[in-house]
Amino acid sequence: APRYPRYTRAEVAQHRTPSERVWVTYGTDVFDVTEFVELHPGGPDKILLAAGGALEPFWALYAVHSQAHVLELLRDYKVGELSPDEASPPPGDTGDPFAGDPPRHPALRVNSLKPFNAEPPPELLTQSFLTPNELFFTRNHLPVPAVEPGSYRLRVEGPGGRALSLSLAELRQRFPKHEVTATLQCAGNRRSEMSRVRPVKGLAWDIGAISTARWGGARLRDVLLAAGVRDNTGDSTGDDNEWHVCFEGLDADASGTPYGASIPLKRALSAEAEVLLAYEMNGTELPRDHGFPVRVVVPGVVGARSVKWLRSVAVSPAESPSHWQQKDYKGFCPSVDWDSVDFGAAPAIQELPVQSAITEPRPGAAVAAGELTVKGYAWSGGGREVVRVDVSLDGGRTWREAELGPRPERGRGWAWALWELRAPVPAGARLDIVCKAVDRSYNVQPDSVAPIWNLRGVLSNAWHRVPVTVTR
Ligand code: MTE
Ligand code: MO
Repeated sequence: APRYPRYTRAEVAQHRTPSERVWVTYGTDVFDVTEFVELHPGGPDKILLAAGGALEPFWALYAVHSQAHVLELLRDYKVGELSPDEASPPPGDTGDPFAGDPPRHPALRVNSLKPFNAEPPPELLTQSFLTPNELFFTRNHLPVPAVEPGSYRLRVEGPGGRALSLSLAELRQRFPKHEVTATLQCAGNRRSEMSRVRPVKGLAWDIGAISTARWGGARLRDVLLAAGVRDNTGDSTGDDNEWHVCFEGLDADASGTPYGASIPLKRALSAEAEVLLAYEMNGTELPRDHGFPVRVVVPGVVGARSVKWLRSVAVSPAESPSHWQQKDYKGFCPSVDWDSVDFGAAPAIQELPVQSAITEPRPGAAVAAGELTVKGYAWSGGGREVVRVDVSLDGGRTWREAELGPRPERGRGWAWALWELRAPVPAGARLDIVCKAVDRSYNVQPDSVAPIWNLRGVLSNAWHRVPVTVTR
């Protein structure tokens, strides 16, 4: 057998672009795939996401790769092998509260490592209707708790001191499993566009703080009824409309304060609202980053209320006292600053407004003359299904209607629509691609960011604009 030179992972990581050569690893083999990049059937942009690192995490996402001929093809590009001491990852340092966080997919764009906050690259976000679990955006405020599923108990407190303590097995067996395909979006999605108007406080999310999964679990309604909560919500003389259901996570800060949030009791008890205590995500148990073993999923509502690593559920006459319910995730007038802000005066964000964004092409890209394909997503809160997406190539002067992709659960408006527009583009043109969505209530997106600017950078849903040039 031929002897190959040995490389470290750090050396491989230096080869990420065609000008530095594109290297990847598979097992302990090192390949120079520079010449293959343009030939990649999935497109050069997709294979470049793996440049400088291992192929396995990417191949695991897309089943087309698990074929013998793909490995065969790769063999021609082998240039080396990993050094023997590169086999195992370095040991984690102790004393770091984040040392127990789980491993993550290398394609994620990391906005903050500790706590971990990351979004999928736009080109992968709209590759599939259901976001693969490994690519689903992650929004953690605190370290990921390590939960032992055998000893896990969910505490459910009804009114009048009645309480339930449910093991994972009891949650699965006592309540029928209900499944919902729902999009989760962080209130801060597209915040970076808002900071370009004026700086805001918060993580600089691009367009990827949104993802879609098929969630499975017990209905929160069923669990609350089992805990003795009475369903008075249809009764206009009852005062249950003003009550709330408060959630607490098992993740806590250095002082022991857990993450928490609440939703109105009326939504929690509504069969149509389909609020879940989810233990499954796309057919597998919840990944640690997404709330293992149990999380709340509130369809149509801002991600912040879908509490992960759920420790307790409590019915209460008041909203959650948590910082994240009271002092964050609220919208304000553009003139409000950190000296004048009164968090008590604004309602907590629940249902989100209509949203859309372009995932392909990317801003500043040079696209080929001929037929251009524009791709993106569109979604609205409250179950208000998207009915139309308009796309302009000239900054909003003229418009065409995009084609909406198939939606598996039409009529239950919890999930996004993926959309596409094909249009001929002339060589040398400068395009200002714009998209805007319309929901079932004919809500539309604002045309610019400045009038919806707010100090926390939430609810950023202006028309998405992507300037590109067409090559000659
Ligand atoms: N739940 C707990 N326990 N801790 C958290 O930090 N983040 C919230 C919510 N639930 C959070 C949480 C926020 S702000 C969002 S947007 C969603 O989880 C993100 O869910 P994901 O990480 O599964 O995408
Ligand atoms: Mo969020």
